[in-house]
Amino acid sequence: MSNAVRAMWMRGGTSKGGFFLADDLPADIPERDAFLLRAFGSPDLRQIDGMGGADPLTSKVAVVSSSSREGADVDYLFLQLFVDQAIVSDAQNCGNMLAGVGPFAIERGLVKAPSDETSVKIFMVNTGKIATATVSTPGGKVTYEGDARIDGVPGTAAAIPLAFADIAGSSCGALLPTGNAVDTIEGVKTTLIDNGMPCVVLDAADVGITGYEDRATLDSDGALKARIEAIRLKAGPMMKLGDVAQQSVPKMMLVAAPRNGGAISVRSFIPHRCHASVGVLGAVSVATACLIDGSPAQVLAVIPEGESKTLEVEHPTGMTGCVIEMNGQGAIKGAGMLRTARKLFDGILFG
Ligand code: NQM
Repeated sequence: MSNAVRAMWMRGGTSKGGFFLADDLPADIPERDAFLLRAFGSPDLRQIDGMGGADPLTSKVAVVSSSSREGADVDYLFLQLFVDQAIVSDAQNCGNMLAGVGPFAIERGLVKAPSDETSVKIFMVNTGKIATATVSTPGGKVTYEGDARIDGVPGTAAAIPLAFADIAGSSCGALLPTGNAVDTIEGVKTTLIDNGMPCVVLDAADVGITGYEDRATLDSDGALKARIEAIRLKAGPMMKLGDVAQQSVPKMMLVAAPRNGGAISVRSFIPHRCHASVGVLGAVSVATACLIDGSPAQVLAVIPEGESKTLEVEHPTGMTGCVIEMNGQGAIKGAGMLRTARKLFDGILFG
């Protein structure tokens, strides 16, 4: 195989990684994965021989192609590379990398940009759902510059609003895959939920932390990590995900009462390291748990009024606002979030 592949490196939301046209990567999946592992430098805690940033949040891949599906412009397959293991997983989606997909598709000519704003309909291959991204395209060209600010990223950039419809149960088949608002696992009350991302939501205090610790403190707490991994391994099959020992889902969401005017505070494990902020669909799933009667999140949350609610999810580096749309019966119709992205590099990647 060729070990030289065209790639664009982008920050998408609070993540960073490689964006590829599907046709530019090897079609054979083991060959593709071997290339990506070499190119990112995995497995190695420092990823010194590759492009990964020694962090799951910077070991991400978006594979993009024109879509033949009705209602979609492009297909987006997300791949998570593990840092310290030779694993490339398509078991999860990523809403942060999603923010880069619209600009990338326009830059590569998959989508035309006839006006100052271009709406890109993205079929998310990992979950079979569609998201709509609105990209700023003055004069028909993508601009990354603008006034939008997202916590976890310095400075400002062009806003990329993301809208999701019908994402409940996208990986687990139902919003509450066990049919219960609360399941007790290893003696801890949890809500097992999937509103775009399979998550185990639990009260941080129930596993012996405040839920306001910083990322480094939580990452160095081996006893905590072992405890939540034991819960996660049991939650996986209950959530219809099978054996999740080698999977990056479900995410572990340790919640606490908000402290900064938001709706809920979270420390998320994705799943073995603490997130520096919070994932997009992870935040949407936690915000949704805040609306489920009896959930450990609902007990702690401060919920705004109205059928369309913006729930600010507090995290280690600020807050992420999730818009949750409900119908008159209280069922969840859709969700949205503001993100930004930036093109960092366009060239040839060697695996
Ligand atoms: O939940 C990290 C990220 C993510 C996922 C992770 C994400 C999402 O911040 O939609 O964006 O949970 O592995 O990129």
